[in-house]
Amino acid sequence: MRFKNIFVKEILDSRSEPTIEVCLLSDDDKNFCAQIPSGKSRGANEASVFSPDRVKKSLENVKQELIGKNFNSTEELDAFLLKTDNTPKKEKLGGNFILGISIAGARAMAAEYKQELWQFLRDEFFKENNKENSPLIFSNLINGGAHAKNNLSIQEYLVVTETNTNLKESIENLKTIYNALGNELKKSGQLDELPLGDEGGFSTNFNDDFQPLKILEHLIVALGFEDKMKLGLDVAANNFYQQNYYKLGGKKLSAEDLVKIYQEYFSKINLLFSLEDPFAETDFEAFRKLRLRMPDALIIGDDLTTTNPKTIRESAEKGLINGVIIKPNQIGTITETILAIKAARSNNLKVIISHRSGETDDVFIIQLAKACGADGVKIGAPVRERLLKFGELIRIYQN
Ligand code: 2PG
Ligand code: MG
Repeated sequence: MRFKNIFVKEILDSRSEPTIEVCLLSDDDKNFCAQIPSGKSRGANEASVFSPDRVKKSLENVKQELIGKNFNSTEELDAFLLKTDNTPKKEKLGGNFILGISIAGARAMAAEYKQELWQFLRDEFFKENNKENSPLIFSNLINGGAHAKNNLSIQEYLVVTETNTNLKESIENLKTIYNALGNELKKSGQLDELPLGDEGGFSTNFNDDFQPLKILEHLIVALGFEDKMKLGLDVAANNFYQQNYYKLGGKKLSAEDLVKIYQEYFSKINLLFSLEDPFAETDFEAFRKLRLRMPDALIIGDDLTTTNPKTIRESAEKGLINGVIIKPNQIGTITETILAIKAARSNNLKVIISHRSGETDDVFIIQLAKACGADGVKIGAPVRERLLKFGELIRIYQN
């Protein structure tokens, strides 16, 4: 596969902030593009993000070598990109730019083989995978923390669908819960309109960080969905960690206090089953303690692990987590993202492929989920720009 040209365009993400679209023009004059999302609540070790203007300057550093060069696989293209950048956080070319080339290039190669991208990636990286279950959907219906202007410290209240339900039906059920929740919040707050957070979930004020869980469980039970749905939290605790204490709901808490709060949440909310980033990314001791006290809960790393194969392996070996979030733009190439998935698998971690809070129209993460047979996808509320990911799930899994 050879490319004749490469372009970078500035586009706006779902927060109306500038991001990039990267396009590669193949030798036979076809254009293959990738749009890159952006995170707001980010781990310290994520790959760098360059502004569109800076990416346009980087373009000059890669263009000459890239054009005309032959690539036979995603791995070859990514190896070329890694060699050209050669910095730990992709600070020469920009992590977002490198990922754009990696995805656009994989799309071009898949098209050459007349394959869907997921099939192409599965053939290259996951020959052994024959898992055809549709993934659990982690859908963020109430937004707080860095993604909302309300009084919640916890960032995401997620409704999680069960795998044994048909995918289309699961999505219908999610929409039913979302609408019922909207009506309930309007009624109790005597509001005509509800504010929405970055990922499309509701972002009104609540009595405390526990109340949204109570409301969601009550609704799920009232609608008879208790066998079809569970609940999860992305605490994103980095955002309320201050040196050696946590500031949750106006209170100063030690890690031990927070462990007790999570135990209480789990004892009071039957449907609660997962916690993402329950502590700051440096607080390994607290993660370990929580895993020991709550061995059955799904404890997921995100800012802790930043899709880095080495960090994922180490976090699993230290007993900090039993699930992991995979976000391609935290690491910067498809190959490294897949090495992260493989590191998770070989350490028995559940794999959840995730969107970012600033999203684009690109549905690459759903293709990746199908390629690797992910356990879950995290894709926001079933509204607005997030619907494109739901639509792609139906298109590639339902038939
Ligand atoms: C997270 C993500 C996505 P952001 O913390 O898991 O929900 O948020 O993209 O802002 O990092
Ligand atoms: Mg997270």
